[in-house]
Amino acid sequence: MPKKIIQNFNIEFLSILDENGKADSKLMPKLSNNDIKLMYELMKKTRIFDEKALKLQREGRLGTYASSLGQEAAQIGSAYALDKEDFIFPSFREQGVYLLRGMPIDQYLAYWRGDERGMYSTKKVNMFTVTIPVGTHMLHAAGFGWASKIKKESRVVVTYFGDGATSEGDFHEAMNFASVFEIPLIFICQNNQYAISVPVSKQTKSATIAQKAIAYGMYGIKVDGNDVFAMYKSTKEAVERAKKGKPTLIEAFTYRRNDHTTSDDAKKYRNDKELKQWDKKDPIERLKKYMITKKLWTKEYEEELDRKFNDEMDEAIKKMESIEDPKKEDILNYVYAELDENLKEQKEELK
Ligand SMILES: Cc1ncc(C[n+]2csc(CCOP(=O)(O)OP(=O)(O)O)c2C)c(N)n1
Repeated sequence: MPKKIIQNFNIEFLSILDENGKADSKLMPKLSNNDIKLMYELMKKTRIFDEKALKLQREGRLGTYASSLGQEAAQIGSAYALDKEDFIFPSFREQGVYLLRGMPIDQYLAYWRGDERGMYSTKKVNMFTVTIPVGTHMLHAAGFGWASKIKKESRVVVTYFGDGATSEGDFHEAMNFASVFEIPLIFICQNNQYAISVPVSKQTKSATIAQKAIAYGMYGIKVDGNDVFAMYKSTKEAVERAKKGKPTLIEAFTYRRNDHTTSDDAKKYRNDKELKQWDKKDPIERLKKYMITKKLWTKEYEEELDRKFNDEMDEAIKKMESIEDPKKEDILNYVYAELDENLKEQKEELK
């Protein structure tokens, strides 16, 4: 007897704004000119933040830092579709999301300088702290979203993570949990095609990351992650789904144009040709081209933004560097209720 097909599935790919800045009018989401300019400005601000942070690290004024170069549309387009009350669990590369939410820049920089107090302000912007352990925060997001649902809050929860994180058990547990318990959660995988030196082809045999949603009975979509309109639209739709208790997995297909972190050298494992191809797909340039055709961009506007964001950064850096250093003995505080003799001795030494 021939075998019967009992399940079929398709994975959609959403792209609205092409590399020449031309938008598909049939797919274009509803956005005012003001919204479009704001998105552009936030992407620029993220880029300027990133450039400054890298320089600070090179000068020994920040610790190890993870660049967001090339991923601005994936971050700004998606976060722009959320309400202030929605809660976000980021990984470690989401500068754009923190900036959009209004996280104080000096505080965010302080964190990257190694001062955990910099993360205290995240509560005010309805975000969780930067999470360095790969993938653990997806479960926190599922738990938070479930609690939020039980408390009958109307907020949606969003978690950002990389392609490498999809190989962690945490990803699969969080996906299953979210689907089974009908949690208002959106999973945003920034598939930047590398987990340090491991290319996505070695990470998974799935043709897309998006299709992993199917196994958990949820909707998954692959989106052009360098297209801010596509990211906005797919997230907006995911918010509506989440509110009905249906989580979504969005695969934002993008590229990490910088080293993994300032402790890495990507030249050792990828070639210039590939990098150049992705330079051409720059998300900011793409939106700029669109804005030029709509007469929303001028040279003076661009210069004004550069000036404004550079000044804002310089001001924040000054503020960050004037923060009093944390007490050395704090390393040993708050971990154990009582310190054993060994740790007590170490604490005295630190003092
Ligand atoms: C649990 C855990 N394992 C390993 C590491 C070391 N590590 C840091 S980032 C990273 C790769 C993450 O890749 P991906 O999830 O694709 O995110 P991306 O860095 O590309 O944004 C690894 C293996 C870690 N921080 N945590």
